[in-house]
Formats: sequence, C-alpha cells, structure tokens
Amino acid sequence: MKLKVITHNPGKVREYQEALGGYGIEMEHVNREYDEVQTAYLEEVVDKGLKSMYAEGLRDFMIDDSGLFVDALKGFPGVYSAYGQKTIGNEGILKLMEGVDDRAAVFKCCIGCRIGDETVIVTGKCPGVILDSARGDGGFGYDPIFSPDGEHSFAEIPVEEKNVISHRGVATRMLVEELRNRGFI
Ligand code: ITT
Ligand code: NA
Repeated sequence: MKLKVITHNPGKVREYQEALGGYGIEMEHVNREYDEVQTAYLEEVVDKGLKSMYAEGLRDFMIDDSGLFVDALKGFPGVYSAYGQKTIGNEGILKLMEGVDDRAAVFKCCIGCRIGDETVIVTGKCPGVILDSARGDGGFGYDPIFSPDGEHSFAEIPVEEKNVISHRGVATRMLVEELRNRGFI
C-alpha cells in the first residue's frame, strides 16, 4: 500500500518510513501545506485538514500535527510549535525556561489518515522534560532541548530508538493497530 504523507517536514517522513515500512506501507512525500485552522486542539487541526484535502480530490494520504506542550508555559508552544520553532526557536524556549524548576513537558502527535472512505485519527504522547541547554545534532525541531528521561535529548538518540518512545512512534503504532482492525494491512 502507498500512503502520501502531506508535510513540509522530511524528518516526519523518515520517521514514518522507518516505523511503517515493515508493514508493507510505502510512504510518498508530498511537500505542500494545507489549511491549519486556529484552535487549541491538534485533533481539530487534523480533522479539518483531512476534510479539506479530501474535498480537493486527494486520496490515501496522511497528515500529522504535532507539538511540544510545556507545563510551566501553560502548554506553549503547543499548537503554535511550528511558529515557535521559526520565531524564538530552541534558544527562545530555553530562555523562557531559565530558572524555572518545573521542567515537565509533553510531546503530542496527532495523525490523521484517510484511506478509501475511512478516516483514522489517533494521538500519541511522550512525557519528558526541557533540558537546561541544547544537546545533540540528530532529529529535528525541538529534539535537542527535549529529554524523555531527563538525561539524553531526542537529538542524541538514533531514530529507531526515538520511535520506540516518541509521541510519533506511539501514534504510529496506534495507527497500525487501527489499519489492521480495518483490514488495510
Ligand atoms: P507540517 O505541518 O508541514 O507537517 P511542521 O514541521 O510544521 O510540518 P507540525 O506543525 O506538526 O509540523 O510541527 C510542529 C512543530 O513541532 C515543528 O516545528 C516541529 O519541528 C516540532 N516537532 C514536531 N514533532 C517533533 C519531534 O518529533 N521532534 C522535535 N520537534 C518536533
Ligand atoms: Na502541521
């Protein structure tokens, strides 16, 4: 089966290929954007995105809206994570977190998939902490400042290891489960 991944982010496509390739799903990168509604919920962004692209005539595709939700920042950057990355970046988040004791944060990934007439939407989470400084040069986005165990950042571990625990890894396994239940794989 071939699934189009609608994203500007090749890092996501790499992670999906790594996670879903073994199930005979081939990912095809479609580098474009879709209308992202303004809302506090990733699920709503994904649901609306699926509908608008289906209306455009797209078939057998998936999107993922993800974000880093920092407790001490009341969930910021959250649904604004892409904007936060482009503007203040990792240095900006570290600055906002200077001297803050509560370092807790959670990465969330909502995947929406439309195959034939069926829609699957799942959300995976990965709790962790914001480090004091950026570490590692792997991964993408907020990976250097996020640590699932308080020690290593996501940018310091190989993608196969990140997939085992990451929000996207968790969401991907939920997606596989759903696709299996519905007989697609
Ligand atoms: P598309 O919307 O085109 O798919 P994007 O990178 O803008 O790509 P999101 O809106 O889903 O994707 O991502 C929100 C931000 O969160 C973005 O800046 C990413 O860099 C960051 N992000 C998402 N998943 C991440 C991960 O696994 N590790 C590090 N940062 C991540
Ligand atoms: Na997005």
